[in-house]
Amino acid sequence: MPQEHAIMESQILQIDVDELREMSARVRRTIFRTICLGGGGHLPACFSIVEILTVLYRHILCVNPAKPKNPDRDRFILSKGHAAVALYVMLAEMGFIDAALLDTYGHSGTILGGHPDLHKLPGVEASTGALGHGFPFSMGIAMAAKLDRKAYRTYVVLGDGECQEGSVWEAALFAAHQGLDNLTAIIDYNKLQALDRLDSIVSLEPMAEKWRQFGWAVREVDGHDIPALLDAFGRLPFEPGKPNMVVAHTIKGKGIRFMENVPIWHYRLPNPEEMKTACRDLDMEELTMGKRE
Ligand SMILES: Cc1ncc(C[n+]2csc(CCOP(=O)(O)OP(=O)(O)O)c2C)c(N)n1
Repeated sequence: MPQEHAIMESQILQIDVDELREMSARVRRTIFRTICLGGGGHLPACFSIVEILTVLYRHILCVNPAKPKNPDRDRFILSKGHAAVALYVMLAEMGFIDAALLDTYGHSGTILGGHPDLHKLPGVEASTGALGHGFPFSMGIAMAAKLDRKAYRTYVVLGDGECQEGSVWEAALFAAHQGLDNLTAIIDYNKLQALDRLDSIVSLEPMAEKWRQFGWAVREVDGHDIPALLDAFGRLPFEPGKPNMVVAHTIKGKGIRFMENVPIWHYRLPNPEEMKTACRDLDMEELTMGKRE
């Protein structure tokens, strides 16, 4: 398990970006298959964070599936817990869970719930799903590392709609006040929430500036651009003494063209005709509902 945190520029240049792109494509296909065959889930919310999770798990997080409770491990919290299937697929990719477990999703008795459960799955650091909770929970973990003089880092992904929760801003103040530069938050800024565009409900613009004013060191990236993500995560901490914020501009539903940026898909499965188009977009064999091969 690598213990050095900062990946150097020379290391970034050596990373096989094509391999990460292939992994992202594979992860999208597995998410699609898992959710469709499981009978429900938040496809577009998962698709908007695929590259972020791929880069984090493959190159940034110091975690070891053989020792999921190692006290020195980095912590990852999916605060937008409704994208649980993206996390499950990533945990399977990394070897925390058996890939065959994904086939149980949506079926009676499964340990893969609609939201991640800390007590059921190795590699899940927080039970999330109630928006606005995972983010402050991460502050506690980062604060504990400071108090215990531990070098592990904490990473948390939250939704932009989630940022409408008051608890997010209370936690933001706390992290800056405590100088939690061992904490990195990534906002999945896809500009949509459950039923509509953020701007039509409660706008959060100027997003990056808001976080700066709350005392965070902020970088904006294209959240689907793998080299840009590697570059951002390779520069942590952005400013010593400040918590780190990556505002990742993303596309909700990225990868299935008819879902991209269309709010109605937030929690909806494709019909058989749409399924064919989706599989073509994802470059995968057609899925037959009820068939798991
Ligand atoms: C406290 C709380 N209120 C409402 C919900 C229901 N809910 C699930 S996902 C969602 C929209 C979240 O939007 P966003 O954070 O932008 O994530 P996206 O799906 O767009 O990636 C809502 C309101 C919830 N999970 N928790």
